[in-house]
Amino acid sequence: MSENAHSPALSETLGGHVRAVSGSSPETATDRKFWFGLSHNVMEKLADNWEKTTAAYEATRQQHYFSAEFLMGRALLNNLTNLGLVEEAEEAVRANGHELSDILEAENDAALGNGGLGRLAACFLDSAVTHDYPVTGYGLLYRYGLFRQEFRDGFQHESPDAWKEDGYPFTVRRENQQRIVRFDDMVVRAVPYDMPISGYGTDNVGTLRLWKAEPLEEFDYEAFNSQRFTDAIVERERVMDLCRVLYPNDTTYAGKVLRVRQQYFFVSASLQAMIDNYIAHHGEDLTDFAKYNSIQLNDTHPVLAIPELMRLLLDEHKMGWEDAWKIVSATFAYTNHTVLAEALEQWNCSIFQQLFGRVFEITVEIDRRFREEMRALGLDEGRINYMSPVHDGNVHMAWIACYAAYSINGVAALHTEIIKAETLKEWYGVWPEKFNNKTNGVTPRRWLKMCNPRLADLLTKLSESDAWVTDLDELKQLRPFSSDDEVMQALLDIKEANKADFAAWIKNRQGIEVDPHSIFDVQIKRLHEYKRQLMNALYILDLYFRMKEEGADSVPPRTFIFGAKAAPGYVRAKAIIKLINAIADLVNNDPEISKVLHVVFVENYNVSPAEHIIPAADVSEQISTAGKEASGTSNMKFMMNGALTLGTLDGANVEILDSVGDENAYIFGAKNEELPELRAHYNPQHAYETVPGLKRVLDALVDGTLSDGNTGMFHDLRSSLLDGGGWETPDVYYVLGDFADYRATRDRMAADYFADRLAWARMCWVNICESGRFSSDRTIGDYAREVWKLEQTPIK
Ligand code: 26Q
Repeated sequence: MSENAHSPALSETLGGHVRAVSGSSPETATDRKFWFGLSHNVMEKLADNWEKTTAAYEATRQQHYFSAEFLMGRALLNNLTNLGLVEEAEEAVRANGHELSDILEAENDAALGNGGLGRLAACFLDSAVTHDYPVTGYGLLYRYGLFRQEFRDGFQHESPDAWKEDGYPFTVRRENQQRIVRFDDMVVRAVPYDMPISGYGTDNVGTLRLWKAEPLEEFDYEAFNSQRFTDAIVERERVMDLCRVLYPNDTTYAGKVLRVRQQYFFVSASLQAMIDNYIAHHGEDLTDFAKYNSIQLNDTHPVLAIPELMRLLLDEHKMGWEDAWKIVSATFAYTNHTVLAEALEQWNCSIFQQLFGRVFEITVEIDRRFREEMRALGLDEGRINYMSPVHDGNVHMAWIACYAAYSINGVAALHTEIIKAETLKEWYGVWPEKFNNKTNGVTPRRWLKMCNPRLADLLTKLSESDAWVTDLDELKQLRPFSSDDEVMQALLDIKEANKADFAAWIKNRQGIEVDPHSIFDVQIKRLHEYKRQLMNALYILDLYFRMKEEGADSVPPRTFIFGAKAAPGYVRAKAIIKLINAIADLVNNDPEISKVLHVVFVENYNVSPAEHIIPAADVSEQISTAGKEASGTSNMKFMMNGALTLGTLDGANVEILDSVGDENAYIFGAKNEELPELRAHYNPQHAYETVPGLKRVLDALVDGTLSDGNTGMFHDLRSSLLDGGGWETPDVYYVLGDFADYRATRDRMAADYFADRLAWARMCWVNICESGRFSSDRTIGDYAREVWKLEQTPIK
């Protein structure tokens, strides 16, 4: 924390920064311009330590985190917090006629990611720098982040997220660090935009390097002069297209040429920069490259780095194959984030051939040697062919990763067991020693201290220290306070105040009124069938019908909160969004029911809405079909903020349950190991006819109770569950199978909430105190020790 004696106070410098960027007095500057000014001022304060840290990291063994996504969210409050300047900023901003909270809301989210995988990368950078680990992130500077979502008549519409059109003060363009990336049909200039990553309680400032694609020359003057003006413009745009947009799919792989171009572009530029740095510090002989550098591959998206590093070593640095492969196979570690087969990346060989013929040639040679090696181990041809990097006309990215990587990890204990037993079992058979688990985590700075200051202050007061901020296991010591009714009452009061804040925020954002005294029951995550937002919606509809029948006053007041984006091409996910909005209309506009229930769909869900929602949540919906959610990370954020999990035994829920005990979570539904047997005898039609409530809600999808605007969407949803439309397997995600248990468990949870408020608070307290295991500080420590072999490198 820089209590830098030589650094002038914000009150002295802020006005000047605001004037410089706004051309007006601080008082008359807009909040947005004021945000620019304050952000510049913060960048000024980070600069010296950033430079020192960069130099220190460059000289030592470093970890490089390659990821197509970094879901950073907002940067200003994070940096102010890390610099210990929040209070000073509040005063200085007020002295200039503004409110810090308004200035913070003027910042756009850097939404350079789809969901969990991208946000994980952001939490990892935060934890790495906070604990002085020399880690650098590498990705793409997308001009448009994840699309903006808007509801029109309850349907999702997408528009471009022009998040930095008027500038972005937290990246620095490094002109002198440019690299050239060659495709067979275009040559591109890669320009790095570096973002400082500040940490808590340290002077270290790490780096996220985001590459931007630009034409080699500003203009092709020859074309320009020879009357081919438009050709010159078109070529220029073709290059700029490269990093124009983040692909919004978070599961289904689509073989888009532009996407693989993006991947090659950022891994090639990053590797070149790493090699140049190695040479500058250790000389031209690259033999010891892997001693100083290791690369974590965030899923298969950056796996092209493997053949590209081979190419650079062979062609540019004149190494032989064996020596180069020795380096490559000691450099890469691979994280798998999914068990869904449809998410595994495969690229048609013809795409590789067209875009980068030499890389393809090398990939084919990797394939040939792989097959030879496996034959020597005595594997049969069928198995070898299945496992081989190139077969059936496709390049299999995950198989290249499994072959080359020195470490392969899953992201939660159950997930790792599943990839060992199923998804990657062939590789586990050959190299069991490569496999390890690294359960995900989330940063307690953003997801507790910053977003929930009331709870943070209580924790600091009770532990008489803020050591928990960087060592979340400290909270375990506070567990005995669960028998202190005064503290439990304070916890309840904090939750209620947070709920009132949320109510004001959503009123302002969407004009919706909610009751802060109701139970806040929340599901926020990407929309996907396996996450079963549909099951949640069916429960609400069933509850509505039950209340119509039995009266509304018998039921505890509840607010159901959703936040979710659907991939634009994912028709059924969009139908589920429309359904939730239709149910919201039905419930919220019913004069009787709306006294007790509300349904809120938060539009354009993103990192910063999550920071408003999570501290206000009572119930955390983690209801994926067992075996499908690799880990989940919002489950951890909710836990840290004292919400209770209503969930299946899936992903990290299993470990959350293990940490808090059965009595402090609400678990329901089929288990992963039970599902094959259950499915063998499963008849959704039978569930429809026999499970209480199901017939009524499924019929309501098509009998005129709810309108899908004559699109037939709701009919499709119903038949996806009941008969698969005659050609698909019905109810693949076991929604109807788990419904009865979900309903009973959720009913019981709601009853418990009001039955004994202090007993509920005690459960929340245990969740908070046991959340240390789910801090990304723990995760990063585990990676650093067990995989990366990294030493902490504090600059002071
Ligand atoms: C792949 C190919 C082509 C286009 C897009 C993609 C693509 C993009 C993003 C595939 C997957 C993703 C993102 C996946 C993701 O977010 N997975 C989540 O990762 C979290 C962090 O490990 C886990 O907690 C979640 O369980 C997992 O779903």
